[in-house]
Amino acid sequence: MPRVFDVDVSVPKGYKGVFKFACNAAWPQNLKIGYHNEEGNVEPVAERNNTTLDDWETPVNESERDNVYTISGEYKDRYDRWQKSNVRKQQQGNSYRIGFDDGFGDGDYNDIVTTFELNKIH
Ligand SMILES: [Ca+2]
Repeated sequence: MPRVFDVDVSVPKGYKGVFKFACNAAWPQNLKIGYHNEEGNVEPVAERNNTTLDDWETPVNESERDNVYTISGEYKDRYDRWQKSNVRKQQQGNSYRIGFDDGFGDGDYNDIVTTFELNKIH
């Protein structure tokens, strides 16, 4: 299977997205969220790690387009270098579980995890 390093989620007009985080790893992990802005660039908007795991909410989308966010993860390898983690996105009811697996080969996709759900505001 090809390796996948990042996934996208979309927030439609009138909604906000809520991200919750968990980490189950001894090695340093980062999870990064980028926002696809109107200029077509991806700007960093949130980052979490092993010990900073507070929830993060997107703004309410007041535009006519879907707001797209890209989620990526990385871990520190045994040589103290940051490496991209593989990601897997699974739908669970009306939310998504986005789990990252670091390079140590156990395939659990829980080293750093976010769950994403949409809240309808208006
Ligand atoms: Ca793992």
